[in-house]
Amino acid sequence: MRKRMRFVLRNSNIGRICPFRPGPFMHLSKYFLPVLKEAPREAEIVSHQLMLRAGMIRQQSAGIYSWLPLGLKVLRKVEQIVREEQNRAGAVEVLMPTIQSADLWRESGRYDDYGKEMLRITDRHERDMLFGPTNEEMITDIFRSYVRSYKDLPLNLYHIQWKFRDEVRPRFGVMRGREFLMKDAYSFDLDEAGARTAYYRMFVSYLRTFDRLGVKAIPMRADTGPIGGDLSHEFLILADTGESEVFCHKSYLDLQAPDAGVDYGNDDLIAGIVGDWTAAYAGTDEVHDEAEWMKIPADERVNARGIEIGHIFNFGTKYSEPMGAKVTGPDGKDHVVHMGSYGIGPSRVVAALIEAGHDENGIVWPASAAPFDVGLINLRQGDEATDAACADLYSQMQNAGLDPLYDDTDNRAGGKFALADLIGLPWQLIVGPRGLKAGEVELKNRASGERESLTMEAAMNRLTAWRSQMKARYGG
Ligand code: 5CA
Repeated sequence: MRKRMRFVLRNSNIGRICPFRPGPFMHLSKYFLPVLKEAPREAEIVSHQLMLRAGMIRQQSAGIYSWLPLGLKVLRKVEQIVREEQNRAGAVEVLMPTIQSADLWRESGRYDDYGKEMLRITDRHERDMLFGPTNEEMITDIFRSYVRSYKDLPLNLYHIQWKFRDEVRPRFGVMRGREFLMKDAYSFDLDEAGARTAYYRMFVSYLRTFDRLGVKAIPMRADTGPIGGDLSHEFLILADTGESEVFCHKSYLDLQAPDAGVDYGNDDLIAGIVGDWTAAYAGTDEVHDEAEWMKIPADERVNARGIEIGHIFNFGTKYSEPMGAKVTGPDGKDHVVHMGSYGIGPSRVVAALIEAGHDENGIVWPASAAPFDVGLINLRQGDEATDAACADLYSQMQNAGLDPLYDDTDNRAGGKFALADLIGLPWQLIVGPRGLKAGEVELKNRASGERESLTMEAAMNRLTAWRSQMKARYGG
């Protein structure tokens, strides 16, 4: 009984008692961060190696992963940014199940077409079920069950849910998994023009989403594959390990994403932004047009590899027609609705952020997706003054809305530095007895490698100013 009480006390959430402390303490000695000295040999690309080494994921079977605390924290941050930008663009969140009935897919005709990538399951009543690889059919069913009038349009519903595709060659860790997280949004409009506007809104929301995630994602004309339709863009990050070959004009590298205040209600403005982002040539190998490409001066061509992190489709009535999703129009007649679907893979994005941000010592997270803001490094655990200074800085950081990870382990300084570099937190705040005697701590910026000795107060000022800057720039 006594033991149990102690457990409860130690794990009690101080935030509940003290309003100035937002969360439970994140002390490394009590955290679960199973780092590996070396990456297992099967990890071919740097993001997979670093995710395994940093204890972010664990493979459970081919292409299927557990997300460990550090990985999960990043995944949730990515998910949240995606969610906020979907909401901002007017999409409404729902949650559909992972397991679907085959009957819906028979209605659209895709049950047979989808082939071996679909994981088919039979339940105890011998009913054909499947683990959803995407949700066009299910969302169309929801729509047709409730929406009857054009007055309820436009409508865009999205969810963030695990998908399963039995990929022939799952590889590169969560980059091409069999089970993966997807944000998939589905738009419903009265006519083609409305559907195009809905497509443009999602296009712009993707520009904002990836900008907030600190990566340059270039929209490129793309093939539509099993989703279908005639208008489609993939959003790709340029990286040597990308699975697609891409061709684009170099002007894309300098284009700026719209800011948070962009007015999604202004159709002309939104179409104008899409116009700017589609004016120059950009295409994946599947739709590449060599004649168009050759019109670009050689020194303005970018031929590289890319990672597809988002894909948007406009497919008109491909699902609504066979599934009978229609509304009464202003003319009193039935109209089959026009649809589009819009995907982002947050689990793949986590890996892609690492492909785009790492060095020889480990990960370099963009501020918005970093699992913690600051690694607080105690160089002499057990030394009274050092422990006290760390405790003080820790609570100051929490009060300032920063999310610190406190390395309070007995590990040697070298090991602590290597770990902090490996997991890639934007800042390291290094506290040791020698510095404290001189009234100083050291602040290291992970991205630039710059180290500076400062008073505790100055270090805190620097960190809180950084946080305000990030908040102003990206929101959140
Ligand atoms: N229904 C449409 C859009 S909602 C759809 O399924 N599109 S998709 O097939 O292009 O997938 C959308 C996004 O999911 C991709 O851009 C990618 O980011 C992610 N994704 C797709 N397959 C995988 C995979 N095997 N592993 C990890 N992420 C994936």
